[in-house]
Amino acid sequence: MCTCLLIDILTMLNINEIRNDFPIFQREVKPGVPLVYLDSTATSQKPLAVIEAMNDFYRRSNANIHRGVHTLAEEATELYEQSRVRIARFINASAAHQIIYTRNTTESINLVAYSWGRAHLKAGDLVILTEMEHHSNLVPWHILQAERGIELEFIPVTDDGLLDLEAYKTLLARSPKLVSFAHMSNVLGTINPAAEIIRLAHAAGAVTVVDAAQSVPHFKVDVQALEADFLAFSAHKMCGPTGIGVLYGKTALLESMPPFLGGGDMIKEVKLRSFRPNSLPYKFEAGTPAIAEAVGFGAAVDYLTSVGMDAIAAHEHEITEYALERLEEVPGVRVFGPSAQHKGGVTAFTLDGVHPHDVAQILDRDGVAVRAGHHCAQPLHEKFGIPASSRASFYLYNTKAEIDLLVNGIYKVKEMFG
Ligand code: 7TS
Repeated sequence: MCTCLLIDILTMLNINEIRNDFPIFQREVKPGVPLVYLDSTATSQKPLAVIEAMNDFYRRSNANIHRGVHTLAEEATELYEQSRVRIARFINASAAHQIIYTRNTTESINLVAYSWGRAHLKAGDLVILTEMEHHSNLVPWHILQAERGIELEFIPVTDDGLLDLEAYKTLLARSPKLVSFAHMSNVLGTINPAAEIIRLAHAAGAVTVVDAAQSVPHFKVDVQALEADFLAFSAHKMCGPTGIGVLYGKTALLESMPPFLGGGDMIKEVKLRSFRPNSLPYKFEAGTPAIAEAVGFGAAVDYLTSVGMDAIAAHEHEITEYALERLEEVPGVRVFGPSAQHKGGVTAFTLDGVHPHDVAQILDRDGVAVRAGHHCAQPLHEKFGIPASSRASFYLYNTKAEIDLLVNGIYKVKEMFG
């Protein structure tokens, strides 16, 4: 990668400085081949600040939390809880106890389905999802459908990759109990009008779940402005470690829910034949949690805040606009999803006559990392009549020069396949 000064004029982000924060960009994929990482939708890279925070924790403060009065136990507990406060602030939650640590977005949605769903949904109750959901926001509801006989309906996706809100309004007339949807699609990149979807759901008497796995990492999300009932996201997609995520919930809803997993920490008192659950958020955090990961998560939130979420969103928008422009000029490339105006930094595409896996494999020879497959959104691919796609996705550290390398690589693939 060019070592010249790379400043995003629009956002004034110094991209070289940002890239220097991420040690992985110092490595070559193969000798002489730098890394062009276009797979942040799957997981983001980690800045040194996060790696060091976790390293420091293990070197200096490692102990189990909430269980000891010794210095290290108190220090570890303090660090774990400080991260919760910072994460709450990051999404503008009004209280830290609304931040439930989970393993990831998938577990957060499962927590809602198992705990809230089993307490509130019965045979015939309607749950509305969308056709663009990740499997994480489909399968938990399929399981509940099989177990409880709930009904599922789906907001259709239009040919240009937007949700059909008129069809949604028609579905709402059937008085759904729950509406659960992706804030941003991991395939089409579509940013859905979450505030409007939630407002309409509430007017129809439904509870809402926002799958924010792809939104919280990329632009400012304010749970109070959205009036979201539940909102789920993962640390590993926002410069943080794997193994930790969040379920945000409104206090009254979380209070009304039975525990999800049983064991240590989630109890106030245990007798041989009974228990009393702990207060929020501990009621939902059974067993020894991902402590070092929580510390890393807090550092990730601090890092993103220091760069600025608005600047990150503007930079990604610029890169996405450029990527769409460049990809659309390649004969045989079909790009899925809406125009850049409605889209975050995700671009799924196919190349006529070439399997997406072959595209990804050939790009990898030049160090360009894209993903190929159905990206855990099989029904959406079916809707567009394709079994798989290639997907390039962007984050704060990507550059227009990397988009050029992607497009050059696609021309190479075309040459190889005649
Ligand atoms: N929801 C959306 C919209 C996602 O993009 C993902 C992960 C998940 C939920 C699940 O997140 P997890 O952290 O629990 O795994 N998306 C992808 C992807 O597009 N490629 O790999 C993971």
